[in-house]
Parts: sequence; structure tokens; C-alpha cells
Amino acid sequence: MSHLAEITWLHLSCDTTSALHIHDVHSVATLITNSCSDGVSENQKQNMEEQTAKPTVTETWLRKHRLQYNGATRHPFILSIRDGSVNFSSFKRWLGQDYIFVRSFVPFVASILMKSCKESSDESDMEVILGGMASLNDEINWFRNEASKFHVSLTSVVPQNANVNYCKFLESLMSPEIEYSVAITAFWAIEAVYQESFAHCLEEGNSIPQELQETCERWGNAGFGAYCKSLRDIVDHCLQKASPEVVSKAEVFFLSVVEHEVEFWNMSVGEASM
Ligand code: HMH
Repeated sequence: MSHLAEITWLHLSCDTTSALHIHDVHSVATLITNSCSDGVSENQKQNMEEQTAKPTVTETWLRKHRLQYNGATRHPFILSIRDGSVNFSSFKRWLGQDYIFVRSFVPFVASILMKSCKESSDESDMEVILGGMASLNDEINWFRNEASKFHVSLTSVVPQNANVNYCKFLESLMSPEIEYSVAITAFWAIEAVYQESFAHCLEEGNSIPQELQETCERWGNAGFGAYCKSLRDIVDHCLQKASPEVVSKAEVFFLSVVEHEVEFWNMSVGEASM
């Protein structure tokens, strides 16, 4: 492709999203610089490219879909935990439903672990995903313990619509037709929404009820934040090498996760249809 054709393509692709503007202006600048740089050494060219570093795929999405994302991470249920006004019957509903969700999350993460072994070029992905599985094991035990504290009987929880739909979505992502890069994108988004939500509860100025402090720390602690960042780095690394079709598919699934998370919080508050 000639530089002119490439620049025209970038202009066209700019039209689909305002958030891409900055990055594409940089790309165009890089292309123009490179096309004018005959006689410039490879080293200098590389420096020029580094100075015009492109935002990663996840950065682009988070900018573009900030409102939707905040709808999940700053949901009224989360804000009510942070300011102490939370309804305890909502919290108990969330607790029982999330236990069911986490149990369906385990085979989903296992399917990603298998895909990473087959499809990932980076061996260290496996450790990050395995760490995630280990923390799910802790989480399941924590749910059992928490449920007994709050007198929630986990054996009699009936999964509500939003939960059933979310679990079906996870199941659809376990299909062998779903690329590793797409599945790990959903995995990252699922973990990141909880991490950002509960980390927000812990930020200065909170009035979290003492009984819910541990819940917030479970997902809001720095270690869980670092784990989510490792997942995000894997996603960016995978998608940087993926075809535009796969990147778009991953973006659609990212947005679906955000929607399912909002529905899950709505259900917990008690607004969803039973
Ligand atoms: C609904 N989303 C939901 N539950 C969870 N436990 C997480 C994300 C994070 O593991």
C-alpha cells in the first residue's frame, strides 16, 4: 500500500470514532515523517516512532466507551456501598447470586487457560491465568464463609435472569471458535470492572459499613489491581498483533461484558425482573 493510500485509510477509519483521532493523527505524522526520511538511519526512525507512541487498544476503548464503562464501575449499588447507604437485602442478594456466577466463571477461566497453551506466543500468560484460577478458589471459600455470616443459604439461591444471561454469555465464550485474544479480553473486562468498582469504594472519603469492608478489599486491594493490569497487558499485546476483524470482535465482547455487569448490579439492587 502506498503512503497516500495508507493515510487515506487512516482518515476513513478516524470517522468511525472520535476517540481514535489523537492516535491516528500520530500515526499519520509518523507515516509522513517516515516517507520524508530517506537518508535517516533506522535508529533515528525508531526514535521518531517511539516519540509518537500509539495508545494501546484498551486505552482507546476506555476513552471511547468511558460513559458505558463508568456505568458499570460507578453503579448506584457500588456508590451506595461507598457512602454507607447500601440496603443489606441488596447486598445479600448480590452475595448469593455472585457465588453462582463465580462457580460458572471457573470453567470459563479454565477454557482460557487451555486456549493460552495452544494459541499464546507468550508462555508467561499461563502463570497470570493460573493465578486467577487460584484466587477464584479462595473466592469460593470466601463466599461460603461470608454467606454464613450474613445468613444467606447458598444451596437455595435461585439464579436470576441477569445472572443466567451472564452465565450463558460465559458459556458462549468457551466455544473453540472464540479466539484466545477475544476470550481473554472478556476475562480482563470482567475482573477489571470489579477491581475498579471496589477500589472506588475504598478511595478516601468513604463510609463503607464495617461489615462490607472485607468485600471491598477482596477486589479493591493493590494485588488484585496488579493482576488486572497483567491481564490488560496480555490483552493489549494480543490485540496489537490481531487482525482488525478480531480487534472489532473483541471490542464488541468488551462492551457486552460492561452491559452484563450493569445488569448484574441492577439485579442486586432489586430492579431487575425476577
Ligand atoms: C458479576 N463480575 C461478577 N462477579 C465477579 N465475581 C467478578 C466480575 C469478578 O471476579
